[in-house]
This record gives sequence, C-alpha cells and structure tokens, in this order.
Amino acid sequence: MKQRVFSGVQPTGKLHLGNYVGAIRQWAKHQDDHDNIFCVVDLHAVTIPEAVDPKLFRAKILEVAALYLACGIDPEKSTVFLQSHVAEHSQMAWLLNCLTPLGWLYRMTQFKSKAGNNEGVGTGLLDYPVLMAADILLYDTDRVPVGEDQKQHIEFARDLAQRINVMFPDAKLKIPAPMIPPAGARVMGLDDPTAKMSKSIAETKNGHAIGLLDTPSRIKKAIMSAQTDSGNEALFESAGPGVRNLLDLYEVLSNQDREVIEAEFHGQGYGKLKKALVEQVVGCLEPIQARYHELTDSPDYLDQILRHGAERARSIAGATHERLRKAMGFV
Ligand code: AQP
Repeated sequence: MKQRVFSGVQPTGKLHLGNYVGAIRQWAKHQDDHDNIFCVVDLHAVTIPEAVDPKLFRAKILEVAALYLACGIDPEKSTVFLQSHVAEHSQMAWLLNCLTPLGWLYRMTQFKSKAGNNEGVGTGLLDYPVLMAADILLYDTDRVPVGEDQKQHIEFARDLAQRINVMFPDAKLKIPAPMIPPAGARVMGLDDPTAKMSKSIAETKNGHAIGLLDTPSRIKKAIMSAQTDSGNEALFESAGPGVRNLLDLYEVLSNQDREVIEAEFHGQGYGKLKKALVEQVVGCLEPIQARYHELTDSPDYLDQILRHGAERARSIAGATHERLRKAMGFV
C-alpha cells in the first residue's frame, strides 16, 4: 500500500517560486512513490474577503489548477480537484470546529501575523487551521508535503485528530505527518529577505516575488535588484539573509553541491551570482510556461480533469466524514 499524500495551494494570487520549490516541485517529484491528492484550496482563499474580486478569483482558481499540471502533476498518477467541489470539506470543518478549543486557534502564528490588531478580521481567518485539518483528515492522509511556514498547521491537524480519537474512538482519524523539503522550504522575498516570499505581498509589491508565469525580463529585473549587502561573501553559513536566499535558490534549481557553488561565486561580487540565478530560473520556468499555455488553449481538458478528480475525492472524503458522523452518534 502506498502512503497517501495530500496538499494544496490557495488561489490568492500568482503562484511564485516559493510555492514551486517549497511545495509543488516536491509533489511532482514523488508522485510515483505515493497515492497523491492535490487540491486547489479555493475555500481557504476567501478567508480575507476584501481581497476577493469574483471575476479575478475564478481566473486565479483555474490558473492554479493549470499550473499544477504544467509543473508536472500527472492526472494519471494524482487526483487533482477544487476544494469547493467536494462539500465534505465544509461539512467536516463544522464538526471539527465544534471539537476545537478556541485557545488553540488564537495561538496560531499565521493568524496573529495576518490579523494583527484588526478587530474587523473575518472569522474564517481564525478558523483557517480547522478547515485545513478537515482537508487533510478527510483523506486519511499519511504525509503532507508543504513549505516550512505550514508546519504549525500540520501539527494542529495532528493534535486535533488525536483529541478526537480519544473523544470518539470509532472515528479512527489517521494522524498525518509533515513532509518538508530539505532545501527551498522557506524562500524569502527578494525585496525583503526577512519576509517569506508570499502571493499576497506580491500583489502589491513589484520585485517581491518571481511569479511562475513571469517573463524572462521581469525575472531578470527582480533578481538583479534583489536586496543583498555591500560585501562579496557567498558562503552558505555566513552570508547575510539576502545573499543566503539567492544561494539557497541557486542550490535548489542547479542541483549543485554547496562547495561547488561557493567556489564559483565567493569573493566575486553578487552580480555574477544574480546573473547565474536568472539563467537557472528562466531555464526552470520555460517548460512550465510552455505547458501552461498549451493547457489554457484546451480548457475542456482541464475541466474534465477537475470533474474526474472531484469524483474520486468525494468517494474518499465521503467515507471519512461518515465515519466521524457515526462515531459522534449522528443518525
Ligand atoms: N516562500 C515560500 N517558500 C517555500 N514554500 C512556500 N509556500 C508558500 N510560500 C513559500 C508553500 O506553498 C504552499 C502553498 O501555500 P498556500 O497557498 O497554502 O499559502 P501560504 O503558505 O500562505 O502561501 P503564500 O504564497 O504566502 O500565500 P498567501 O500570501 O496567500 O498567504 C504551502 O505548502 C506553503 O508551505
């Protein structure tokens, strides 16, 4: 029996290099080893409703789905669907909501950083980890491939599953584990290497992220103006955060050993490293972009993949939801 993996990305903006190296790239890489379920988590994307423009939202959802396939997710090997097409996600989230102590939610760092002191923030933002736990637990997931930023949310899902299994032993929820890549798990913003590269920041700040569909000239501009320091050190252990971010990205994309990279770029001035990174990024994104444009030329194909994916997802999610319902005594 292959282990089951589940993961997803929110259609909150343009997918960036962090989403790719931190998550989607490793989904694609390990497809043959696992039973894979990949979802566009569109319900999560409305937790900041001010950012939702209905027409644009629809386009972003389909863009993310097409990018999954363009990045190498093979629908013959992986189930790909939209979260809102499988009603059990919302239904399971309600049951889990009622079994989650409120204090657990107030402790989540993503909520604290996104909500700040804004009292008008939507309940959905606070509740985000519960919906994510529902996503994961519905599929009896063994492993969740994510970037470093999502680790706390996976721990939340584990704690919640353990709590429910004690309260209702017949629920038999599977305890999931995170699967975090050894390199590229936390790509930082090019304009500010102390902040994680993020879709929502990229919506308002040019030069923050590299979008998977960015043109070569835009990629070049963003990398060449990436924040570094005034030195010329290119050593992984002692580099400042901006240079370290560039070195990390170069390491992941070039597949070269650190010693080889340091020998090439240390003491050279950062222009050489930046130019070489531009080449790596453009080379990596070219085939993804070509496949993406092929896919968007045949929308019926994508539609068919998503319908088929939702059917398979429903058959698994429905059984788990029913198990919890019965364990809790629902008729
Ligand atoms: N900077 C990053 N480096 C490595 N991995 C990252 N991921 C996100 N940013 C980085 C991983 O991408 C997957 C999808 O993330 P998400 O859409 O569910 O939400 P997120 O983590 O909140 O991603 P963003 O880009 O920062 O979106 P917004 O701005 O909407 O919040 C996850 O596996 C995540 O770890």
